[in-house]
Amino acid sequence: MNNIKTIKMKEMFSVNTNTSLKIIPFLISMCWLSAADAQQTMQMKTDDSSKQEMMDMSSMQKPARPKGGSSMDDFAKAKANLGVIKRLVNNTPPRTVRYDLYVKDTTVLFGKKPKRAIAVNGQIPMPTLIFTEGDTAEIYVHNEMDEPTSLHWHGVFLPNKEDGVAYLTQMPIPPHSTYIYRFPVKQNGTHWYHSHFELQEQIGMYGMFIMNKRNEWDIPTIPLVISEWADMKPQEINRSLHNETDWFAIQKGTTQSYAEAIKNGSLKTKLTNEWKRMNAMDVSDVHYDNFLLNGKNQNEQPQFKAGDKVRLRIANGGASDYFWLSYAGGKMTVVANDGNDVEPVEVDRLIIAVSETYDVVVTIPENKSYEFLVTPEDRISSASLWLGKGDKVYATKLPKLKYFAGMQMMNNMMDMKGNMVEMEGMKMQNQEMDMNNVMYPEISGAEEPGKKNDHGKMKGNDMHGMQMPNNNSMQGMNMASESADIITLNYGMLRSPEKTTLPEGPLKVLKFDLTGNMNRYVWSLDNKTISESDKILIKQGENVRIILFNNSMMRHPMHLHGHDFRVLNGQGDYAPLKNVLDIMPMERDTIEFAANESGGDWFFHCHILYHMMGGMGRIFRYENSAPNPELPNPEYAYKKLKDDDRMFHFMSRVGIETNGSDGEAMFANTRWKLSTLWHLGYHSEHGFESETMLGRYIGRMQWLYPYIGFDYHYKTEGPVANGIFDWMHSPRNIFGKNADEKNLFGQVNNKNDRHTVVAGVAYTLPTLTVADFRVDGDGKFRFQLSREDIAVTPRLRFSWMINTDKEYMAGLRYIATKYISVSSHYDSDMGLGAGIVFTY
Ligand SMILES: [Cu+2]
Repeated sequence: MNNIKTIKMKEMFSVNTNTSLKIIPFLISMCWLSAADAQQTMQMKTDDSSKQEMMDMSSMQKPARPKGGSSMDDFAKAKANLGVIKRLVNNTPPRTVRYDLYVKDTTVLFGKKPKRAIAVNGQIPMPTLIFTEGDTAEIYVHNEMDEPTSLHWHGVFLPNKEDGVAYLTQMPIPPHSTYIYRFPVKQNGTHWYHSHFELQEQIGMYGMFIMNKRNEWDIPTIPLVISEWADMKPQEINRSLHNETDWFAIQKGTTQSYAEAIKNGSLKTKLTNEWKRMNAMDVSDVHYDNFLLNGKNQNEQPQFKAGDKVRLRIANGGASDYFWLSYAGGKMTVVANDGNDVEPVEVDRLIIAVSETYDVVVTIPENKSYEFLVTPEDRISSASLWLGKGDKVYATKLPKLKYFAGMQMMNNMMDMKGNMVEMEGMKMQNQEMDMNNVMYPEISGAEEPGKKNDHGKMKGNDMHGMQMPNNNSMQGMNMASESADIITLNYGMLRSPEKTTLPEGPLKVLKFDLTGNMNRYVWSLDNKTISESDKILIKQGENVRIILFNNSMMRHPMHLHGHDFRVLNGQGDYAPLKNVLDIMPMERDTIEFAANESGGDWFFHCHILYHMMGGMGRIFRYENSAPNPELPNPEYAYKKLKDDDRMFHFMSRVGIETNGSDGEAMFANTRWKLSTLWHLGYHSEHGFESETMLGRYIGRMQWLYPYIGFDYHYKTEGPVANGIFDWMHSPRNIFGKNADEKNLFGQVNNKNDRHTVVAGVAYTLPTLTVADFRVDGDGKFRFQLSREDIAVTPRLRFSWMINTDKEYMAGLRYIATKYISVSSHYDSDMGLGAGIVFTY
């Protein structure tokens, strides 16, 4: 028994079509959170120099409605509804704005227990830093922790050495030292900043970074940073994700076990899913204990009254969750994204990817308190910002996801090799067609338990078989979208108010497939991690176009440091500028940017913290860059950077049962695994066995695992205890009375006294069964089939194994806690036993 495969997977999907689908849209409007103690509402100063500016609508042309996007009519209407917003001119000459940030360990109670976090100036989130275009930022970071740190200014154009990526643009800031970042403020908009050292971002090191225009809107403005909190340490989250455990799915109630599949009428979907070697699906990796808006789950901003318009400057400072934003007081008007203005567009809801920012304007309709609801994509709970005073007006809560519908959609989209199938006639891009709609009851109707919900085909990619809204085909989906009254933002609806065409220059075109698999939590581009690939050389003055295809089952927020890119979304010369691209599974998106920096190394990576640490990214390096003074030893720094995705993770499982001990321990990283397993009976008749193996996973899906190792196996004859035939503990082998004499290959069996080297190869078959063929130093062959951890119910797991040495095993394990399970199994050597399994 070699590979432990467990169950879990993640996913998300979405698809875009290009046909005349408009997109669908959703819920309510927006809202925002507001600031905690230290984050005050920012109210622009008004003075006599304020000048009023009318939005000029007459200049807008009327091109045809872009596919999946908004029409000029929609933009005009949104602008009209937004009305006149005063601006105020800042006449203060450009100056140096200094902030001092004291970074210190602290203890917080955001979840169920007090836990360690990192506070800056005594607060979480970190303080909001505010500058005006033309200023110089001077930020003193006083590291008062016992560990290093670094700060990255997300979406900000700055000299490479100020970019704050530990080991790439600077050495980490040592403990108990001060480091100064200094750079000119060359742009405006809503941005944020966070630690770029190890996993510190997860435990408090995120904050808003706002650069005002010289003539900024004179409107109440609330900076709002969204984050997640887990009582589990981030290092432990990272280890758990790599450990093939589905503990987070159990906590979230998303195991998708056989019992649930049957109850839901989705058995065929479940079987197809396992046939295609997919584990259960999920839309986010981690189980969190709380969600925070400026550090609070419920954030009250009572200072607003009827008729007020409020701008929310929102950043998703979460480490791994996307969030739905919706508002109880009407539509939300999206006015900027990733720090760049867009033509105003009214929506009922939008999803904010990890590390994205959106500026949204909401209106307070009456003298009441309106909920701006922030819901993580897995919808396990939510956070709220309350705007205004008085009776509470609740936003509509998002109903639970229909996981089996999502699983069925995945089945339709994935071929037998684990590739996302691109469907003819359906161009999926720019979030325009969200395949996840099948999982949203508010769009596609409630799931009906007990009713047969398998609509998908066992094979192929027949979109008509997909359970789209109201269980109709894609045709039906079109209809549904036309009539849907929930307008959801997608990238096709983002349009820059100004032309964004790149300057003339040579064009460099790069293509990447986003790759990975949940089984071993491996994430990469073109199946290569950061440490496995070279830096990509670019030249100042050239334009770089990147075509991304998401061939993985999760969505990824791809972030480029130090540059904005255009998203080619059908808006022509007015393509929006962004620094994060959310790309859903099966999507093919194109972005392009002008290589206009003077040099340096710029990170391009997935902003899901645990995907980035796993190696999902690349480094763009300007040719002929001058040496970075912050990296005195560039080779050493680069090696340290690569260490992130080469890290080994430890896991173990030890069973203590009435008939002996079974167990396994392993060290594994992206490709390699060193493991040892044992079966120790209490008597020699029950056998003593241990196998130690070193192997490497091959291929993108890592189904192939060649290995070498050592096997020790000792067992004495005899089903005897106290002179009596001990049927309970004795191998009355199903292969017959003399099962020990020969193996199924007719070779004399050496399993009763074997100590030899082995070499073999394991392969994960459809149904997730692992086939393992090996030969040992005595020339004996062994073929084995096994499957571990089949989810029978949300917490009950079934495992089995059988091999040509006439050994077999079947067992059940009930998962009580993350670390403890109750188990029982029958083994051809050790007989029947029951006990406890410890998992670490
Ligand atoms: Cu990712």
